[in-house]
Amino acid sequence: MDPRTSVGAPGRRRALALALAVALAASLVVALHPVAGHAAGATYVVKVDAKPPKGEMWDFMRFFPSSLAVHAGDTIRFEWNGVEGPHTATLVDARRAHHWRTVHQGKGGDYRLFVKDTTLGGDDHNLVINPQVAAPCGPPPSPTCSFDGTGVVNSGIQFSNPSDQPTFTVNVDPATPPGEYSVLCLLHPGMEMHLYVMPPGTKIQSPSQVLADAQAEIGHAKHVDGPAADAKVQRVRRQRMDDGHVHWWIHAGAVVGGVSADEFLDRTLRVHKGDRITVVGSMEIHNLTFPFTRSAARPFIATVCEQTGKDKPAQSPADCASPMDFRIDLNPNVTKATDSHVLSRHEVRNSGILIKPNPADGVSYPFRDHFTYKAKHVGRFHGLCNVHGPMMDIHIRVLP
Ligand SMILES: [Cu+2]
Repeated sequence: MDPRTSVGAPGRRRALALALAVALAASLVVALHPVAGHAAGATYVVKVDAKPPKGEMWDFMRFFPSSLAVHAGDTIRFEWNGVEGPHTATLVDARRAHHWRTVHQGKGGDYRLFVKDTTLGGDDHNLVINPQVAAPCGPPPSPTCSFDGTGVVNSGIQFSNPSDQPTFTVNVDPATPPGEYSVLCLLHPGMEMHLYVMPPGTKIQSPSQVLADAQAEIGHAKHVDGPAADAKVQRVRRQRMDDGHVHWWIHAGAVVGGVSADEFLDRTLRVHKGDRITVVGSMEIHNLTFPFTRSAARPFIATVCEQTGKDKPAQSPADCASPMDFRIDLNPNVTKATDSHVLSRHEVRNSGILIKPNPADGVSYPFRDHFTYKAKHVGRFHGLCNVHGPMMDIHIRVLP
């Protein structure tokens, strides 16, 4: 549970009592089983995300290594390692991560990514990030928590930041039953790691061997998967329509091997008046908004305190009357498509959020997977993705 949600809330005393009981129990355990005689557990590092080559807008929706064996009593330190991408590292009591997702992140699931603020007592009808997904199990940005093989232990949403990377430390409880568990990112279906808790005495890889494996996997993702995702974005499909015009199909990003190229076509797409352009989503959320200048300043999310009427901007849960009122709102001007599909240089046009989930992941999104623009006016059109910012942009030229 998020400790922040107990502060000042009616459940505070109960939480405090529980904490005291846990502390008491822990001291008894220590008294009964003196630490001497126990070998100190090893600490394993898992890299969350990775840095792309210079100039590339790639997110690595991966844990490195992709599978890890530990003993009960060991520690796992998740180290965010990307440029700015948000992720969670979430330990769950499930052998098959996608099965867990289907149950908990499918329609109505308790860990689904987006919820209506009205389901949380709000009155704006905005979509918000599910607080259950966002909330860390301990104080951010570097929570330390314990996993005993049951329930969910969640880092909460943490953003990569090369100058101050967050970490998430998980003590694998000495009582954890040997078995197979999963670590997953609640934001990115497919971003998963197998976690094996091995019986005591079993020989497993050392932390330095694990780190070497992780580096090798990062190298492969960087040199093979990333370029493949990038190449996929550059692919354009065209189809002659009955009226003689052309229907163009372009990608809003592409994901290969868990590496998301957050880009549109590098070159200018040249089409003719009367053509159509369908933008197809990938496994990462994007939108395509025109025109560049008027759309560039639209933030995708806003952090607020929920209150009757217009919500109050906030930096953190501490800014709210109750920390439980803290919300991460999605900007409806980004998530919702405009009624008009006609490319324009003057009026804002928006595809809404596009995502094409892998059906095998069982995750449902309140968004569409494609949007079709109509080229009715001759001219040059410059668009961008509001989720990933002005670096993810596209030029379309409509010829007579
Ligand atoms: Cu992620």
